[in-house]
Amino acid sequence: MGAANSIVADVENSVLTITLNRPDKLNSFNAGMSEAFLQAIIRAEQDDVRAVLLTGAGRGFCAGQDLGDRDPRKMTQPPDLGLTIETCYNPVLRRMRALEKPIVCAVNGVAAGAGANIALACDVVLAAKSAKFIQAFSKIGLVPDSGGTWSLTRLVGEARAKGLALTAEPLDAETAASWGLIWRAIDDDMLMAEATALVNKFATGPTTGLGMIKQAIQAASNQSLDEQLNLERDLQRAAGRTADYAEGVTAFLEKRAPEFTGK
Ligand code: T3D
Repeated sequence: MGAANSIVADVENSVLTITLNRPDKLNSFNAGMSEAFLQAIIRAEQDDVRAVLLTGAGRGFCAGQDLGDRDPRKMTQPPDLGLTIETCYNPVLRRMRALEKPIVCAVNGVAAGAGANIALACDVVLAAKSAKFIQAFSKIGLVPDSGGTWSLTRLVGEARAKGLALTAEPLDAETAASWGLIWRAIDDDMLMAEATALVNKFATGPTTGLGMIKQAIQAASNQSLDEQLNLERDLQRAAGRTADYAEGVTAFLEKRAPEFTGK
């Protein structure tokens, strides 16, 4: 499958849905797909998008880097993997974290290698109960990338992060949820309905405020309480000046549903 359709990105009702779409290779990333994925994440920054849904086509979510493109038997010298990380995975991860809108991930099947860590970089992760998360890197002598060493350690602590990364044992979705690695494990046949309902809720919500919540929570683990209190003050000051705040309070007082515009 060529680069042209290896990522499907559509905006509808202010939701950008990004589908990883090389199902015959479990949606693993080749060079064209990596570039298309970066462009899709950049697309999310435009004003007509208020929330993002990321999922995979077929039975898997994403098996990370396409190892067919890394065949040592076809190379005269080792590849520079740092170059791929620097030009493909890291820009994607940085933009996902900086995006001032929620990203919902619907992990529809196995998420391995960079695929697992891209899922974990999303803001709310739902996974089908049949899905598994695999830090596959150690099986081929590599190190978790796409922010894996950072997100795993923050989400589940050093003991479980090391266990997952050193053993590469698959972690089922329900255990991942019980450990706090993801938000929820969902019955397979309900995954897309639940993920769609959630992302639509975000896309009709107070977008600016939701972006500020994301920013504040991401900042928390790197700051002192004093610094975080100051950040909350500054963000609340800005949030209090949004049209959506005025609408939220007015709707509450008028006992009706709010109509947020994202402004
Ligand atoms: O630039 C750089 O290289 C550095 C960046 C690295 C980032 C990384 O992500 S490194 C880690 C790469 N990923 C892996 O090591 C995972 C490899 N895949 C697997 O271990 C297994 O496929 C899974 C555990 C994910 C799923 O197993 P299973 O039994 O459900 O499926 P399968 O039969 O192994 O795979 C189905 C097909 O997808 C198969 O193709 P075929 O034989 O039917 O033609 C398989 O080869 C293909 N596939 C799966 N993963 C990859 C892949 N093809 C290429 N690359 C893959 N990563």
